[in-house]
Amino acid sequence: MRWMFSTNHKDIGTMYFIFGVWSAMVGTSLSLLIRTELMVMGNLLGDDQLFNVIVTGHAFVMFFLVMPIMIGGFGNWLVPLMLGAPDMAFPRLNNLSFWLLPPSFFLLLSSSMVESGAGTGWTVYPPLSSNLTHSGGSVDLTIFSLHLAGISSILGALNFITTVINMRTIGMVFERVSLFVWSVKITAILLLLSLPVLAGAITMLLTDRNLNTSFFDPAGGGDPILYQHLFWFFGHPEVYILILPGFGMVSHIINHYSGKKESFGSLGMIYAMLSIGLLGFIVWAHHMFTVGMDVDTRAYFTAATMIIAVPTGIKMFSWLATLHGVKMMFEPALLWAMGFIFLFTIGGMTGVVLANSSLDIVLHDTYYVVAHFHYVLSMGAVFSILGGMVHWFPLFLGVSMNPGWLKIHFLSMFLGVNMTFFPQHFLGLAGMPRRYSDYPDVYMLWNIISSIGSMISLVCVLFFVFIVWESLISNRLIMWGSHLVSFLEWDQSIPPYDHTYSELSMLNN
Ligand code: HAS
Ligand code: CU
Repeated sequence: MRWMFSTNHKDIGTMYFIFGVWSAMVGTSLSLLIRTELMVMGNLLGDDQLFNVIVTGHAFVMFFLVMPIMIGGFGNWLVPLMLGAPDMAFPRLNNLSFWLLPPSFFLLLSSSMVESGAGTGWTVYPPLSSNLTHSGGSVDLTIFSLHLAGISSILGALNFITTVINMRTIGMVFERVSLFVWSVKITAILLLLSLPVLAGAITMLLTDRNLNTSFFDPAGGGDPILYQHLFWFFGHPEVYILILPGFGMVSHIINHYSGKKESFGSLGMIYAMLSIGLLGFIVWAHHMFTVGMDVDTRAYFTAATMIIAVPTGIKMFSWLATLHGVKMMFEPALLWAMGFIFLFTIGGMTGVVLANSSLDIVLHDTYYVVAHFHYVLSMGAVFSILGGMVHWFPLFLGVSMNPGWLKIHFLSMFLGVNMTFFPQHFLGLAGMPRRYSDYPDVYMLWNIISSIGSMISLVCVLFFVFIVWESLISNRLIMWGSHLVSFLEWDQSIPPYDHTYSELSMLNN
């Protein structure tokens, strides 16, 4: 059991990967329960509270997929290597950050097993989450789960920030720090600044529920809208926390397979990520346009939100410019990166639609919002994770996956997720609300198509598990063209093995 106490960044990264993949299986199962309920007319589960518990659980569990894999897994493995550092700045703290997650996950799962579960949605808004409407221990267990996960993330964030500042190899000025490391550093700053606000909000909710305070209860002079402001001051930066490390990975993948020495506009990419991070803190009320804000406030939040499309657009066009003029070989990781660019842009543009406060009053809490955030998450975050896994798999495990199967996996997943989420735009525009277990007959067709899409994606997940398994038992070494190479030779982004373009093309011949 000594591996449990390892302070080595690679061991800890591997533990995060195993934890994240496990969460992925739980979260996917919950999503299929949702889609099965919505595929049939009338009730399948026969219990609307249970349906909402499943929806809430699905959202939370997926956080335990994205953050542990992106920051915990890829971050731990790659940040020290890319900095030329021997390990993270605080190796024992690193181990503690990881081990806070299993108990947190346990509390989350427990919350759905006692009383009637937390059917509050991931936003946990009072008064629905108060002790009259959610009596019993479920919401309290959820709050404790978030406390632990929050401590884990704050400690991890401190570790990454310190590592990037203090542990760079000699001569590595900030401008030369690679884009993935920058993305993790900015993500860590967002975590450090936003999580304490969430912690405050849920702790106030906890005392409202159990100690008779009334922060969010008008009967005692409180205000439920205060909760929404606190929550979204955390919640909006959180959505960029979920995507920024993905941006970093996509940069590396595109740079690598383009064969160019440097990404187009890498300094611009750094400033774009910094602006996205900064702007992310001043747009939170675009989630609250329907609470009855005055028109000036709505105008401000609409305008501020739309500005984020500018740095994001800079990133999109810089990636395209890096790919410009390249003889495409369509390697599996590059396919994921290009799929990311296309589908994230669709999700981003529906975000710009929702940012219009007048439109959002109609679209808020409909499936249009669900379509928006699954395009940026299921296709943005998940595509970048899969691209990163496919790209760095040989570094992590020393063997390579079957590239032909990986391409089939990409194409079928591309079909599955689009079939699942594109119809949800139509459902939203037609007025179908989120978080209901049943719907009028007019919404049936697109719901059935969406559910069939989710089953295609499930088959793809199982196929990927098979591809990984096959690579492990076949023990295939890493190939570059027709040559066997070691990974450090292969990946130019890891110093001090700074390979030039000509050396790489020699490997190709
Ligand atoms: Fe979002 C709700 C607006 C990015 C995740 N978002 C959510 C929720 C989640 C989420 C999880 O303003 C639901 C939360 C809940 O449970 O209630 N979002 C935006 C905007 C952006 C954006 C403007 N979201 C993200 C990312 C996420 C994420 C990234 C996670 C990974 N989102 C909203 C709004 C709501 C919302 C409203 C509330 C809706 C409601 O009613 O509840 C931007 O960051 C996107 C920028 C990216 C692009 C694409 C690339 C840019 C290019 C440049 C040219 C494009 C231009 C735009 C000039 C824009 C290529 C032209 C516009 C056209 C339509 C043609
Ligand atoms: Cu937002």
